[in-house]
Amino acid sequence: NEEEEQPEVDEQEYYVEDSEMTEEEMILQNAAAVSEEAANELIKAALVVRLRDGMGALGRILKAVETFKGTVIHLESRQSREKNIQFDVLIKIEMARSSLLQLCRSLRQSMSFGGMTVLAENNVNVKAPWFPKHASELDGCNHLMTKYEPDLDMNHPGFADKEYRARRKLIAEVAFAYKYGDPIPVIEYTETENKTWGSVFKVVKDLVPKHACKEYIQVFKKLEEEKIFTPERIPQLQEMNDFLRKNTGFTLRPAAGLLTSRDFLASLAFRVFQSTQYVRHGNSPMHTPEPDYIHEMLGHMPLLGDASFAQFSQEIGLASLGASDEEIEKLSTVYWFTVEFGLCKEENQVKAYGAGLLSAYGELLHAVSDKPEHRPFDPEKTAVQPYQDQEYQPIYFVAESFEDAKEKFRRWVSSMSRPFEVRYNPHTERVEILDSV
Ligand code: NLE
Ligand code: FE
Repeated sequence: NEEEEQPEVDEQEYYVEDSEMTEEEMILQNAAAVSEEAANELIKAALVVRLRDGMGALGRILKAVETFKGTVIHLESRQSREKNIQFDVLIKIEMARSSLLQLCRSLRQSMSFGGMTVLAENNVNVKAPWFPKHASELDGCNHLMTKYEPDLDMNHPGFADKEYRARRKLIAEVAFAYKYGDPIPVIEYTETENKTWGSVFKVVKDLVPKHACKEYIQVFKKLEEEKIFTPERIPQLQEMNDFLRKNTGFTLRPAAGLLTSRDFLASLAFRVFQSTQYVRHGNSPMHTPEPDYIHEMLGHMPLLGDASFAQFSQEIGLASLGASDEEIEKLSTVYWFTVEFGLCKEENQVKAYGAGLLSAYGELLHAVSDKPEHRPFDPEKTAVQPYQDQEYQPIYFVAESFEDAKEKFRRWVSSMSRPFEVRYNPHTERVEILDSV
C-alpha cells in the first residue's frame, strides 16, 4: 500500500517554514555551479536554527552536519524571544560550499524545527555576491534576461516566423554549449542573413565618416583592409576574436542572448566580450532593441579594437566584480550611456561612439541632431539617469574624450563601497583581490 510508505508527518512538530530556496542558498548554489574549485572551497558559515520543542532536533541537525562532512566550530543556544519557539541555536560550521548547500536543503526538507537562517561568518560572507576569479569561470556567467525575444514578444518581427525562431534556438544552443578554451563555433550564415548584414553595413559605412568618432573610423578602416569587414559576408566571430586579441587583448565568447548585467559586466573585467551570434530579422534591418550579431560587429567591435576604449570597458568590468545589486545597476546605467549610447566631442562637433548608435542609423541621426537632450558625461549623475531600451533615447551624455571619461569614471568608482580592490593579471587570466584593510 503506497500510502503507508509516506513518512508520518506530525504537522505540529514537523514544521518546515519554507521549502523555497532562500537568497543565501541561491548564492551558494550559483557559486557551487560555477566551477569545481568554487564548489569544493571550504567556507565558514553560521546557521541559526529555531527549535520549537526542547533540544531534541539539535542532535539530528549535528548528525546531518557530520554526514555532509562539516565541522562544527562553535555552538551556542539561548532562549528564544520568538513566540512558539523555545530555543535559538547558533551553529558555526566549516564545510565545502556545495556540501553546505546540500546540508541546508536537507535540513529544510526533513528536520523538525521552526525555521533556519544562514548567516555570514568571519569575513567569509556568504552574502557577498560570487564573482568569477578566472576567465574560465565565465562559463558560469551565462544567465539571460528575458525581454524582447521572438518567442515571447508579439512585437518582435520574428514572432510569427517559425523558421526564424528555429534558427535563433539553434544558435542559442551553440552558445550554451560553449566552454572556456573551445574554438569559437562557426555559424554558416544564410543568404538572407548575409543580405541583411550587407544592407546595414553599407548604410553605416556611408554615415561613419561624418558621425562616428575618430577611433571608430580608424579601426573600421583596419577591419576593411584585413577583409574582415566586407559588405558581402558576415565576419566569423573567430576572425574578429583574432583581430581584437592582437590589437587590444580583448577576446570574444558566444552568448545566447541578452545577459544579466552582472554576468555581462564581469566578463569585461577579463577583457572578454560576450557576443551574440544570431542576426536580426530581415524585416527590420535598421533597428532592433535587442543586441544581435550586426550590433556586436558594427557597433562594438571597432571600438574594442581601440586601446583607450578597451581599457575603459575593462575598468567598468573590474568595478562590477563583487559589487552590490544597486552598484551593478548604476554601473550598467553608465555602460548604457557610454559604451551603448555615448557621444563625445571632437573639436566643436558631437560624434557617436556608442555601439547602439553605430549599428542603427536611424538612432544615430537622431542622436547627433538637435532633437534629443545632450548632457555632459558625469558618472555620478549618469549612473542614476533612468532609461528605456525599446525606443530612441531622449537624453544622451557627451564625453569630452575617452581619456576624460575614464578619469571621471575612476574617480567615481573609488567612492563605491566595495571593501577590496581587484586587479587583473593578464598572464594568468586571473583577477587578484587586494584587501584594503
Ligand atoms: N538598437 C541597436 C541596433 O539596432 O543595432 C541595438 C541596441 C542593443 C542594446
Ligand atoms: Fe551592445
